[in-house]
Amino acid sequence: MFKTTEEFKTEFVDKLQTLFGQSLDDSSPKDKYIALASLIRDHISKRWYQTNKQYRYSGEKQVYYFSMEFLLGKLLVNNLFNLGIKDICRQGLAEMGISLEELEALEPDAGLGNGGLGRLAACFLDSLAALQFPGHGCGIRYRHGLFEQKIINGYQVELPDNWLEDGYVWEVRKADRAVTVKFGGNVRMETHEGQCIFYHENYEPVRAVPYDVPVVGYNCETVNTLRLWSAEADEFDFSSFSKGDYLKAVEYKYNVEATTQVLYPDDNYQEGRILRLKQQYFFVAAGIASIVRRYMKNHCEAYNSITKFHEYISIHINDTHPALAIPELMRVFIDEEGLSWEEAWHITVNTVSYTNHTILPEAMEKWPIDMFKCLLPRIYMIVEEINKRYCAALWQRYPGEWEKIRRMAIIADGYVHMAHLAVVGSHSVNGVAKIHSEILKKQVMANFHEFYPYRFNNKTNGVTHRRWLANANPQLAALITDTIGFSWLAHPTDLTNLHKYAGDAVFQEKIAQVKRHNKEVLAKYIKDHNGITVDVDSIFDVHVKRIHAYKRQTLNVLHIMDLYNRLKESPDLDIAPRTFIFGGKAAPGYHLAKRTIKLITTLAGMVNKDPLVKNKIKIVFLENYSVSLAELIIPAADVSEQISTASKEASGTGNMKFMMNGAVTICTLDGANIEMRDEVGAENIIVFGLTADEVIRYYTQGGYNVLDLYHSDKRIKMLVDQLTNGFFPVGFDEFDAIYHSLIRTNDEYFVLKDFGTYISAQNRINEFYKNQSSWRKLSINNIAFSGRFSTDRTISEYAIGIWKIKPLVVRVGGRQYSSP
Ligand code: HBZ
Repeated sequence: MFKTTEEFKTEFVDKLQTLFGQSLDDSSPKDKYIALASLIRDHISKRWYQTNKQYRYSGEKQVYYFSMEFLLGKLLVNNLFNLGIKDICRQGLAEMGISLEELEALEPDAGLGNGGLGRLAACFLDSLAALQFPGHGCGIRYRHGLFEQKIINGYQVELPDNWLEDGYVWEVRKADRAVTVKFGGNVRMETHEGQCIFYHENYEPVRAVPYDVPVVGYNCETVNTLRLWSAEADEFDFSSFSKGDYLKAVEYKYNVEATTQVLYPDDNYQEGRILRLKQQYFFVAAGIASIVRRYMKNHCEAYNSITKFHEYISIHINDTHPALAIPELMRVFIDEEGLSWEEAWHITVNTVSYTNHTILPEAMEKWPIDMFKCLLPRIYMIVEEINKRYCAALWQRYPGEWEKIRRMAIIADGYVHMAHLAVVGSHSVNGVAKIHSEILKKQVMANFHEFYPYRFNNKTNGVTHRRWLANANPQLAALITDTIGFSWLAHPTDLTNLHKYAGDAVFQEKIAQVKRHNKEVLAKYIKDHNGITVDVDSIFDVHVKRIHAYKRQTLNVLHIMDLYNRLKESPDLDIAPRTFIFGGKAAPGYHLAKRTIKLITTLAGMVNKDPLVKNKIKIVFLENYSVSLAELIIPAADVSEQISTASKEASGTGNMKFMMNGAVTICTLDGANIEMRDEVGAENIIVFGLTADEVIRYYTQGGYNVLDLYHSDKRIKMLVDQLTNGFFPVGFDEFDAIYHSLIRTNDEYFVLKDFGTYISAQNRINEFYKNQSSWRKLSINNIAFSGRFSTDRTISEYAIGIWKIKPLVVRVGGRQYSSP
């Protein structure tokens, strides 16, 4: 690796020449980006090779994180940072008149995920590598990631994401490691010497080709692997087809490749499409085939048998989407390795662990039996057998309790219930925040907890502070390092050393300057993209995340409408000026969410141009919220809106990113907000609303009476009526769906019920902000106590408590690493 800017510059210019045959002056920015990324990839390669070699020969246990989503964002700057060469590269490029940030902007965001679940997987990879754990990702190389969002006339319009258009520098295609995954067909059974042998016949073969992406560890030489599988038509089959029937051949190729064409854009919702089930089995079967193949090569040939698989391999399933790993392992162990059911089951359960990310009923995966059986006939047989044996065990424990057994069964009421399969087939089941894990144990999965009390545990989420603080907010990172040293980069809880500076006027001033700088950068982006001029002295009040009823963007809007009404009545109202910033995508088929976007943009159109408001409030909806945009928005936030209906947000991770960047959180006692309050102290966070217990109690009573509230609270009535009475310059029925969600469905998400306490909480923010010194103190304390929410802590807990893996120090040429 280069140690000086001169070395870097020489290698960079060489790379431009060898790749494009061009000099620095003749090359385009895109060429420069590709040359830079390729150069870095070459340097990574040595470590990658060495890491794999050491993993192979050490015989240490490995973990594979199976996830349908890895929301990576861009990799260039993070890789440079983790390699410890970001400053050298930036400097070297600057000397050649090139901006590192401008080059990185040319990298496509790998948007292979919807939201929290996918981004968590990406943060996990960063921490696994930084902590030198032998841990890899296994997922899908979608041709089209999450759609690109355009706002046209205030409405969301979806465009396909074409991230692979110009190639992707970080991936390496491994055609020689391709495997075949079988779909459909039928299963023939034969008995040999009393043993059943199963033959899968007449199936559709789909070739799974892996593309490996390196995962660079911070300040160490570990480079782990994210393996993404792509579906390709077998060229042999294709040519044999095409002799007879050209059209059929093309159709075949098209159908096969459709498997990994597109990421389903639903967040916390299951649509139940057969292609989605196909995707699930496709990557699970391919991933397991490659793990088993490597295990057989490294272990069985040398000293171990397949019966020790679970001692060397851990497979973690990110929600139920990869739960087919359970029957697939059983199939491999029984049909291919000749183990008995009992042996296979013991290994499988001890290999697999499962994280639950939601309790929303509409997100719980279940597949119609007929669809499942038709697409995966052998896997269905195995699931049936798992269910039979499991129900027999339930019957032993709960004799005669038919209803209870039906509710706990894997196959019931015409469906295969994936969460049930995941619990039964794993040795560990965890929730993602304390309260969420408690709700799982006490409510949603109480029966399962009673039956398997030792399986359940909690692992509170985190985010990688290296991406979300060090790289997204370099000025703040530099200030922190100047103040307390750089140990926080490897030991994030060292951020608590900032606490003693919370009241320090000089430090407060420096913090304020960094925030102001970040707000100016965002303000410029807003001006360039939305044409809106915002006041950088106003409170930047930010609500960015997927648009969903339970996340309650509507509650935020009602607060703004109320403020607007009040300002129109008394234009000199004493409030700190605010800029309300929204961002987030709605699932294309989610009507209510899409109308919520239209509501925000419509209100923005009215407020931003109303002279009566005197620029005291502005509203901005930022198009196409993505990892890259989050990295721009979050460092500039003063207020972080985390206002889900208590009990509904399993954890949240955006909340943690804002906290790390010094925003003050306004929140309900939901998900990880509760643990954030416990860390930072109740005086440093603004809490409002019903508690989870209260919400759940209301649900058991059939809700509360929204009409009573509507008729008794004049302000609420006025706001709700404004949705449909012509207050907005749109058709009267434009916001019917939102009106409906509040009034006709008895305010399922308690928006109106929490409205009063939300307004009071917002008023508290207003008062706090008026005293800049106390505001800055809040901000510093939030940064200081955010260290617990690093995925370094989360991953250590998984490693020790679930996966039982140890770090393995990788060394290339015996070089030692110390400071960044
Ligand atoms: O996982 C999120 C939770 O809502 C959030 O509270 C938590 O912090 C985060 C990480 O644990 N869940 C999701 O993001 N879920 C999905 O995106 C999803 C996607 C497809 C589905 C179901 C859920 O079919």
